[in-house]
Amino acid sequence: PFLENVMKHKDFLSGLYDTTFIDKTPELFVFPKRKDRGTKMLSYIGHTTVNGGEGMLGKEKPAFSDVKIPKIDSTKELPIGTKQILDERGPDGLANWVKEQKEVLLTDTTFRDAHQSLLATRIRTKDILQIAEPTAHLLPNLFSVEMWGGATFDVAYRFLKESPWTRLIKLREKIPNVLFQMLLRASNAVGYKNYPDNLIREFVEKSSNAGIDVFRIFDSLNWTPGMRLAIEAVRENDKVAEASICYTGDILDKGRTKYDIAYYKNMAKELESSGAHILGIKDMAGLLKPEAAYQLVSTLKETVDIPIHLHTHDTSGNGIFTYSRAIDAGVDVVDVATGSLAGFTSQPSAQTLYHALSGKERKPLVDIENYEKISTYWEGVREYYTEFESGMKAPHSEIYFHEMPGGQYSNLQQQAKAVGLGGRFEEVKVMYRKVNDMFGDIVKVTPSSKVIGDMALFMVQNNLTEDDIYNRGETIDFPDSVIEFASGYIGQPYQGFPKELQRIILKGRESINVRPGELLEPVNFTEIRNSLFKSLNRQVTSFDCISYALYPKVFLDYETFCDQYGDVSVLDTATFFYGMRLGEEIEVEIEMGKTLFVRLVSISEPKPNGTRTIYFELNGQPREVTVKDES
Ligand code: 3PY
Ligand code: ZN
Repeated sequence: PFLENVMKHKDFLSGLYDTTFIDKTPELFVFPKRKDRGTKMLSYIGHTTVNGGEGMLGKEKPAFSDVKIPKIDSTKELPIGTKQILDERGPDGLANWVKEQKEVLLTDTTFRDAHQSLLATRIRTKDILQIAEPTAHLLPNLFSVEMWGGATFDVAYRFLKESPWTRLIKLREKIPNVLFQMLLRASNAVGYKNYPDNLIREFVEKSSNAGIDVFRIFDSLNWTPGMRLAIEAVRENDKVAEASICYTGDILDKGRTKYDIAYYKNMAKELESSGAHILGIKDMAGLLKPEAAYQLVSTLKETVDIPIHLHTHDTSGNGIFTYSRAIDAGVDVVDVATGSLAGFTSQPSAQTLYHALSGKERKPLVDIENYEKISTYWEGVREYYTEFESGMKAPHSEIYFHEMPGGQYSNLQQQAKAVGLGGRFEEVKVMYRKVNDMFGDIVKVTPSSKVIGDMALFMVQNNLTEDDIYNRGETIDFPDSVIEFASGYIGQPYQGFPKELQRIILKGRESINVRPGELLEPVNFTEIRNSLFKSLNRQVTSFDCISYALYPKVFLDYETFCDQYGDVSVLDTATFFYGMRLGEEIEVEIEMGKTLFVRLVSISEPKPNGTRTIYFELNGQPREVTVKDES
């Protein structure tokens, strides 16, 4: 309404004033369509009550206790943090500041990798947003908050039915003092394949504008030519390029020479000379053993002049020991998660690390009681997501065998269940390692890890052995991702593809050895904008265009969903996943100051056409919706 008033103002209409800001910010002109939000919301609740949310069919809505949001004094001025250092000194100034710190710095991954790795990335914006302001007040000394990228982008649209851009923008408002960090899969952006160069540039520019400060950039095969464009784009936007080495194998194992310390040293030098402000070591599976961490960090400290940021997963239970040794060797920043969402396939716990470093001079400067309060909040929230837990009950030292990234474990398990292999997950893990070896021992991280996962599932599902692949591979149709990989469309593996297997998979198709971005047609954003404008019948933002270009079907499905059910991100998480119980009453704040009171009165028996009628009270008035019973 405010903008509508501005646009009708005589001074605005006279054209006397500089309105380029408005021209360049189409996002401001997204007005909600007129619609009956109440009915749409009831349809969603009705549908979910009868059929369950994603994967919840037949599950009773459990009784959840209230979560505890730590109290803060919002009127108190927010302590300044690393965001202000970046804004004042620029990325090089920030990197110098990092190097001057005696204490080890922390990145908190709770909003991204922790739940990607423990709960299949399902944590919703509503639950993150509630704790955002307390986080800004209670943990102002963090180096950064990792809150975006990786799988969060795709999962937000696909399963949570919410916009990842909205998450970023809303969180930025609540946390203006700490750097926001994202995981960028270099030329694969936040997807599973290489995209055209102009899409990568546009993505980096718009996510910088919307609030990302630190881009952790990696290539899933450690192929540096695939990373340069993203590094350049981040630098052009005056943001921090944290170019990363993905750690695989074991530098301590002298029998395994493909990825030795010299390999990592060379890569670090290449990344520094490509313009990295920070060097990331991305130990996505948690394979970096304590002594290896000491040797690797010590060597890289001597090799490059930029700060070093270490990321690991605690799957083996060795995470704290690994960090402790890396800290002895001078690592500048490490990634941790809040205790209640830490450990196992997630990052090591912030609080545990703090205590582990008692008596050491590099112990981080965080308020441990505040961390406990934040952790208590997340302990409560985690309950809502029980259905997405992987079921892992103890540390898995088998990780050193299968080498599966933490972020993939719970996802692959879900994928396995979806194709009826839930009970054969052990076999899938063994096959995962076998496929890695068949592919020549490759770096495994999204999307190369997905290729391995797809191939492993495919082989287990079809009862195929390694010999079958070589003996009768000519007659086998391999999964699309495997063909793309063998064609060079996600980059070049170190020391190349195994030739025989590549031939079997490609069956005469061509492969490339240049950067896919050099061959891909640029995205035509004007065309996308026009066509979306027609199909969506609303103003189209740059964010919409990018999302469509990255994930056309996922984005359009999300739009169709919104058309049918409205904005369901306003629902509480229990209702979003499970619907309502008979007689239950909930409140839904659909916008600031506008609350709907919903009571579920009764549900009819199924009719011959397979539908049920759901009787509600909406703000005291009887309402009914018809829902198809899919059971
Ligand atoms: C991702 O790319 O999503 C990852 O978390 C890789 O570790
Ligand atoms: Zn990770």
